[in-house]
Amino acid sequence: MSDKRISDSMEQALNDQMNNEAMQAQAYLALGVWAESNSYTGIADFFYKHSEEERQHMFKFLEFIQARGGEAKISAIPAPRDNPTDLASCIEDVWQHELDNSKKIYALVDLAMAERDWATFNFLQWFVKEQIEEEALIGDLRDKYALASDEKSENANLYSFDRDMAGASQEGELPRNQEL
Ligand code: OFO
Repeated sequence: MSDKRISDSMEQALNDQMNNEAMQAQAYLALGVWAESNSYTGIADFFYKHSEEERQHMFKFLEFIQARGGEAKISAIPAPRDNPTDLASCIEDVWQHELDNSKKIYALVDLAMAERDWATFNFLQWFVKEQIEEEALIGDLRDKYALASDEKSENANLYSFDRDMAGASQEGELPRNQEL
């Protein structure tokens, strides 16, 4: 193994986040199982796929730590939280979870900057961008759920109408598909 080019504190912080990504993969997996058991198969697919994404994030940290001459230390991760009581609390939990994760990424960026560790700073920019996408993705899911679940209005119909509009054939680029 080559000489270590990250500080001990950075190695520890990156390892903590690597294990945090593993914990998130398990959390989304557990939510997928919960959703599937409650017949929300579309939502289960979303969570299962997202669990895979979190596992890829874990690998990115693992690879970076090793590439910088550090050692990726795989540790035990806490069990996922208890199953949500309903879909509303499930979506709210996931939303909070992503906001918390963004804060953890920003804290790593702060550390990289304080240590003038520009290689790690550069590596972390991928995660800063990823969190912009993840917050937008889960925020959109949250908004759609609010629209679909409002029984006092016609919003459930509006939700179906919106989905049909999305599937209507159109050519041209969408602003939301632009790479940020
Ligand atoms: Fe949900 O994101 Fe990893 O980092």
